[in-house]
Order: sequence, then C-alpha cells, then structure tokens
Amino acid sequence: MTAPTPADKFSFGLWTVGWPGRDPFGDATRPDLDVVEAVQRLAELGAYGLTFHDDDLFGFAATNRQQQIDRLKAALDETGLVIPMMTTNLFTHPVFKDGGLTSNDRGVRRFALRKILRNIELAAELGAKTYVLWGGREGSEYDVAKDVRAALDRYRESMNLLTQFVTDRGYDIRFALEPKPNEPRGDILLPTIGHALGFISTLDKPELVGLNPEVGHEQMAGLNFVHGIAQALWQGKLFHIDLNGQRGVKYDQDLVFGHGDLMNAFALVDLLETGGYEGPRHFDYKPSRTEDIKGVWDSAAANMRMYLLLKERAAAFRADPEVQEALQVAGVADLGKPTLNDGESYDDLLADDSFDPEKAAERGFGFVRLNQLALEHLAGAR
Ligand code: 3MF
Ligand code: MG
Ligand code: MG
Ligand code: MG
Repeated sequence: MTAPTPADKFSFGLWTVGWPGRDPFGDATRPDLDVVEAVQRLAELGAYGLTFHDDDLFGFAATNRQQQIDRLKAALDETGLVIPMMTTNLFTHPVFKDGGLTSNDRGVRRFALRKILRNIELAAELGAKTYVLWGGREGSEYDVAKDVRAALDRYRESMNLLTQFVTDRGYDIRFALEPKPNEPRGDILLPTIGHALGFISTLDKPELVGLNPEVGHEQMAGLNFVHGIAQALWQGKLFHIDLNGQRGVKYDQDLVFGHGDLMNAFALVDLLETGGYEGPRHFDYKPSRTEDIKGVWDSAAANMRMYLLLKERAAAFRADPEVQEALQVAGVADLGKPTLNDGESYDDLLADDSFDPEKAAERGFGFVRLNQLALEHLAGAR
C-alpha cells in the first residue's frame, strides 16, 4: 500500500491531534500542541489540510489573534498544507452554557452570531470553502426549559443571516451542519442527518447549506452511518465529513477511523470512493488519553492508513469476478431500474396480472454469501 499524499485529501482538526486528553473525569495527559508543529507533522505524514475552530488557534480571549494567524500562514506557505474548512467554538466558554444561536438569552445569541461572522471573514481570507456548524450546546436537559419550535426559528434566522452574509460579501463558502444526538447537552437540536436535512429545506438559501456528518454521532444513536451518508449524497448535501470510530451506543468515543464498526467503515469508503464525493476526507478523532506525543502521531497516521487500506480492499471486492456474480444473484444493480416501464401508467400496472408471488417468493437473494465475500476481502483472505 502506498503512503498518503495530498492527492488523497486527508485533513485533520487542530483540536484532534491537539487534544491534550482532558476529559470530564481527568486532567490533561499531554502538553498543548503548537499549531506550527501540528502543520509540520501533518504535512510530513502526507495530509493535505488542517481545520480549526477560532478558539483552537487564538483562544477565546483572542489576545494574540493576528500573531497566531501570521504563524499559521507561514507554516502553510512552508509546507503546502491548506485550510479547507473552518468552524466556530460556541461550546467551551461558560457564556454558551445554554447554547449559542439558540440560547434563551438574546444577548448570547447576538454574541454567537458575531463570533461566527468574524471567523467567516478569516475563513474567506484563508481560502476555506466549507464552514461547519456543530451546535453541541444548542439543546436542553429539560423539555419544559426549551421551546424547541422557537429554537428552530432562531436557528433558521441565524442560517439565513449567514448565507446572506457570504452572498453579499461574494465569499465562495458553503455551510455544513454537523448533527449529533446528545453530549454535551442532554438532547441536541438537529440530532441526526435526517433532522438536519429536513431543517435545511426550510431555509432561504438551502443550496448554500449541507451537512458534515460524523461517523460516531450517527452511531451513538444506533443509526447506520452508511445509510445516512447515502441519503446525504442522494440529496446533494454531503459537503464535508467527519471520519472516526465508535463502538456502539455510548458516549462520543472519537476513536481512529476503522477502530469502531469496521464493516460499516468498509462500506463507507466503498461508497465515498464510488459515489461521487470529492470533498476532504476529514478526521475528527481523539488520540486516546493513554497515548504520549509519539502515540498522537502514530494515531494520526493510523487514520489515513485505515482509509487507504479500506479503499484498496473495497476496490479488490468490486473487481473480484465471484463478487460480481454474487452481486448479480443478489439483484443489487436491478434496483437501479425504474419500477414502471417507460410510458407505463398506473392503469397498465393495475391491468398486469402476470406476476406469480408464490414463484417470486421462492427466490433466495444470496445476501449472506455476498456479505461473506465482502468480509473475506476485508480480512485479506481473498
Ligand atoms: C464534537 C464534534 C465537534 C465538531 C466541530 C466542528 C469538537 O462531537 O464532533 O468537534 O466536529 O466542532 O467541526
Ligand atoms: Mg464529535
Ligand atoms: Mg465523535
Ligand atoms: Mg465532529
């Protein structure tokens, strides 16, 4: 297998490799990571992009904002790394305890919007094409304490303002909402890909708003990530993606990509590589708290290696003549044929009594054999 190169479009959040390991129960296990070192190491490993929240680069107080931007720019120039996506931290500072865009406190909502607008100006300056909004604090613990319909009105008001802003300024930027069902709030608004897609269809400029789904976020809700991504692609809404690993319905684990549901990751890479997705392959993972700094870079490399391994395995699966035959038996491509013939009406359909359901019920689809073949390719047995 070849090593990752910028052509693979792998990107990482500064908050991922930069996570010092502080969790709700324990202190940091590693020192803070400087942005220049992050850029240099990621470039050495073969990544193409870095993404970040405003606070990741210059902190909430932003006292050294320009200095940090200048240092980042110099590191980008030196390495060729790019900034494909940026985002806003509307979750760490206590002012956002009840949310940013949907806080019950109107002053907080206005402050949150200003924080986003200022960072979009920087995103335009740095050439980021996607602006992600993860509303981690937009939600509630108590049903009686949040008027969800009013909150959705405010979310929509905010998205309409943001899309108007990039349009008026002529910025080549689209927005991507990142759904998550819970954590840190007890319940988060727009909890799944489906909720977010429904919300986007109500906006003034829906063409400027898509999704940044995260593997673990859908899997935390017990949902099939590949199905969600397929629908997002089908609706032209897969603007960006957060790849990582999650083992079942529990807290957001942010494991290395493929270290969770490996079979679903295999199907995901197969879909991304054949389904027309051309955006970054962005990792939103956390190097486990047990790792030292060497472990941080080993785990960053592991994400890219897992993606490339799965890409290679998926291609081998598709090229295998026995798989092609099993796909035929399973009728996978037949689902692509419209159910009615060209020009056929419902009257023609009603008049058609040639179908024998008893006969059709005898068919075995061979899905298990097909899946076994996929697993054998995944396991390197074929
Ligand atoms: C939390 C997340 C976020 C988002 C980020 C936007 C801190 O579960 O996934 O990471 O990805 O805010 O990109
Ligand atoms: Mg996450
Ligand atoms: Mg996660
Ligand atoms: Mg994420």
